[in-house]
Amino acid sequence: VDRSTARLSLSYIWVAYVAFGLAALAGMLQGMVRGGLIELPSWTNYYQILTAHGVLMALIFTTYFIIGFLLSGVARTTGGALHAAALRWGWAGWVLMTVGTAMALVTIITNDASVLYTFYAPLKASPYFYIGAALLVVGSWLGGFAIFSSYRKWKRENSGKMSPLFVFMSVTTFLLWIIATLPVAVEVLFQLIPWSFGWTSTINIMLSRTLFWFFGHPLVYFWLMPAYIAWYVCVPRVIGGHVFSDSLARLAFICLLLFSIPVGFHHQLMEPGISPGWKMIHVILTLIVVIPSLMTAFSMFATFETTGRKKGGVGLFGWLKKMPWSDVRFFAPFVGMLFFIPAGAGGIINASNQMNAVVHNTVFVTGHFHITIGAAVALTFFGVSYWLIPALTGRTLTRTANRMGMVQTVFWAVGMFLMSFAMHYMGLQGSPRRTSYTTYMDHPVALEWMDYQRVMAFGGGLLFTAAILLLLILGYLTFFAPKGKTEYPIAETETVQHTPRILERWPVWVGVLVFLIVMAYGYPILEQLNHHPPGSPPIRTW
Ligand code: HAS
Repeated sequence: VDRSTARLSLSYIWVAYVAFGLAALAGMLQGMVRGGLIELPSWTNYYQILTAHGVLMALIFTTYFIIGFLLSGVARTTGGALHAAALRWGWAGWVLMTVGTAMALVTIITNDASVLYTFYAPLKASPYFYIGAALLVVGSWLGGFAIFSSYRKWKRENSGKMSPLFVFMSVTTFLLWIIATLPVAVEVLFQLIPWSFGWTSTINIMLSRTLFWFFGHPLVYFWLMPAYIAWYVCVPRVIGGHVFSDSLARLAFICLLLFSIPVGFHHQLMEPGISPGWKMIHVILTLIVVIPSLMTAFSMFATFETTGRKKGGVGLFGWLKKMPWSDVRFFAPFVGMLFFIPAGAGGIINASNQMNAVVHNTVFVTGHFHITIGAAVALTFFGVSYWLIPALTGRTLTRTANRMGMVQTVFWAVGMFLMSFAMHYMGLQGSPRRTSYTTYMDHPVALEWMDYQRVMAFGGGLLFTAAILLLLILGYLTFFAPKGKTEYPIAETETVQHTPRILERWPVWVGVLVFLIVMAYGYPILEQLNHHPPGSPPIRTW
């Protein structure tokens, strides 16, 4: 891509990695506190560090990386450069997001916002934390407008044609993001900020949590979809293959757009203020949103197998041997895919009402999200960074950097495996999430968890080592690696495929989505507004 686009993308990606480094440090510290290995100095506390870790890792690292990656890919697949208007949107978004991030961070550092990354009321933060979060969200919309504006320009110049797959997927991702962030914007602007300034004295807790999860579940697909873009479009090229099916890939993304929003009650299954009937509808829709991930698994297997067989792989699994195992651009995302298999199973466990009663608010859930976002998605983002950064800086991924990247992937994978295994196991024994070191007055059950807490802390140590190694390699690729050309891998289908045009009729899909949202949320929210003023008892209607 051209220099202006590269500069913009790199600015997003480097803020992402600075946040990632700080978050990794906070993560390691909190693991050691929980394991009883260290005590924090009196000027800080576990919940402050946990908030820093969650906000920096889950909200800042991901959002910046995603925008930086998608902007570069959209430029690469629409002629190599973002046009002037898109660049302006992109920079305006970066400035707004960075101001918002700085505001939120200052309030976390001063211990005025130790409310964790979900900022549930009645935990109250400084109003400037919420204002910072709002600026972050609005800034990210501007990043999305840069993508929409490039898409519109491409469509105008290529009327009647289907957009490139990368662009289509980026547009879907940002449609999802903008629609999903509206409810949390309402929560922040109309509930949390007035309450935190003291303009209102109470807050409707049920409503605030519902608005949060209205956003909170699609948030996880906003993290996942860019990783899927890399799996569908970039990884096939890295292994010397093709996109298996253009229509299947687009259909999977449309399904993610439709079904990832009206499912938020699966995070609230244990809450009394929502009637069981509505919870069931959200659970059914949750099980439907699993399908596009199964389609993705099918598609990846198909790509690997057809490519492996073309390279001479024979027998039932001979094609696997033909994969480029020593190429970190393939290896890191592949290890991420492996993690996603148990991660998906864990998600289905979480979503099932009775089993949710066992695992809700235990570290099982923490284990689940460390192997989804922390392994499947993060390893894919690392794998992408190994080629994206040199492609943007005009440098090369040297053999040594590639080898170090492989080592880094192994460290991350082993650390994540140990930590998340311990979390899943302890969660099933009932160990709660989000608690500082405690033996519950030396209760025998809690004492039994301690060995696993230490495994968790050891895993956290490996993860921190891997994080430092990653930052060193990425620093090298940005500033010191030899100048040269690195490929931006974009795969195509092998032959011309007929993709149904309906897949790109946005008014149809947005219409269906609005219908599903109104169906799933309209009545429950009305119910909460009418019958749940603060302090009212739980209700049980239909
Ligand atoms: Fe989740 C809680 C349900 C996916 C993240 N989730 C969370 C939280 C986070 C999170 C952060 O229903 C905690 C929120 C908090 O702080 O309270 N989740 C699901 C379900 C899925 C799911 C059903 N989650 C994700 C993804 C995330 C993520 C993705 C981040 C990126 N989750 C829940 C529920 C809760 C929850 C409940 C609330 C729990 C509670 O009580 O609080 C599904 O979308 C998963 C579908 C995935 C699959 C896997 C497909 C496998 C693939 C890999 C193929 C491998 C290949 C390589 C090709 C079905 C695509 C193989 C090669 C070989 C050679 C073998």
